[in-house]
Amino acid sequence: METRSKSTDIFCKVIDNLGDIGVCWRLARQLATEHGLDVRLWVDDPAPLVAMASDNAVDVRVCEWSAPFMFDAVADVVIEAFGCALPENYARAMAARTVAPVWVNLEYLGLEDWVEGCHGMASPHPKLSLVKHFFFPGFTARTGGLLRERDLLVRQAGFRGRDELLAESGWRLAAPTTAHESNDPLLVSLFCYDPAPFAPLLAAWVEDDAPLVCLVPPGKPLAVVRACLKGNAPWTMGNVRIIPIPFLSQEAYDELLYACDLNFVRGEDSFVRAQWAGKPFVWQIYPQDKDAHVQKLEAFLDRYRPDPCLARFWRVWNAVNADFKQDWSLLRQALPEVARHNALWREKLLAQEDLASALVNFCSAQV
Ligand code: TRH
Repeated sequence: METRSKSTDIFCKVIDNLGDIGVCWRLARQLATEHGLDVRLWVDDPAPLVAMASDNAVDVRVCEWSAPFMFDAVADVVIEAFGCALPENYARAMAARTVAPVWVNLEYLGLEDWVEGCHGMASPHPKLSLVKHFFFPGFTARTGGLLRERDLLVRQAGFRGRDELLAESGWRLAAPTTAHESNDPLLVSLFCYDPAPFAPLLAAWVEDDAPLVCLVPPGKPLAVVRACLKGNAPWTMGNVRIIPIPFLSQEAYDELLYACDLNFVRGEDSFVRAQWAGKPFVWQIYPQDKDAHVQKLEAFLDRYRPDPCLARFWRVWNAVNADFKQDWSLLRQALPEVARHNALWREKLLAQEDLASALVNFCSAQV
């Protein structure tokens, strides 16, 4: 469908962590590069973008959202990310336009069945002559879909491979040196919140005694690891080696997910990227009040239907009092089967319309 709305403002507040800005940046980039829209990204804290956004050539204007809010004109399409509440003077200017802009609230990733009923719903502004529409990312055709670049498959096919990535990285990836010297270590990436039950996981890894290298990004993941380990990094315990790595650009992080045998991911965006990577992954869901996240986790497991030992492992990883006992060795043995399942799951998701296209079509239909 042809896009009639050309200018787009995306509003983002960095509440905590990196998911809000991570999702908004990916969306902004796609709307600009794939749909030819004139995109401004208004963000209250642009700092995380410095490391995350490697692609300077992308034609997105990143603007600081500060108070008082200063702007020249309202856009044709206004995307309010995650209910961040538009600046009041901007909302008034939207209502003052002869033709009101299309106003969309980009919601958090929807996992439960009720999301289909709410996707696209309209909500009139209580005071102004404006209507906001709720747009839910999700896993079914009746939701807004998932962020997926047009060239995702091409990029994946062109991935230079694990050995080259590791050789270029400069990470001191000396393989564990004891009994299993000749084996390639299992390569794991660990992106998690604190708290995460890393201590029992590490104990299970060490007990398993198979070569394993775990790459840990800075921030919360490294804090979790440091809380369990003394001395300076990198750490070696028997056949297990734990290596801190720098924060990567989104594109480089995608490549890390392709390179690893198992990815621990969290929140929303890394969770979706792990699914595009098609490799085995373990998800730590963003914890919510009254354990609302537990229901969401189960809703996703219901759709995804993984090997039972992976489902069990996910539940343990998201539990407060985790104890992995046999779970790690069972999962390790099941990894080839999990990889096969994930390849099929990915095929299924690839059949869905991508979120940016769905959003553009949705907005065109409102004009
Ligand atoms: O940081 P998160 O926990 O974000 C969360 C969730 O989105 C959650 O639902 C939301 O409520 C909360 O934020 C406010 O995890 P997420 O969603 O995976 O976002 C991380 C982003 O960081 C993602 O875009 C990938 C990116 N990233 C890099 O670019 N480089 C890196 O090295 C790493 C580890 C991550």
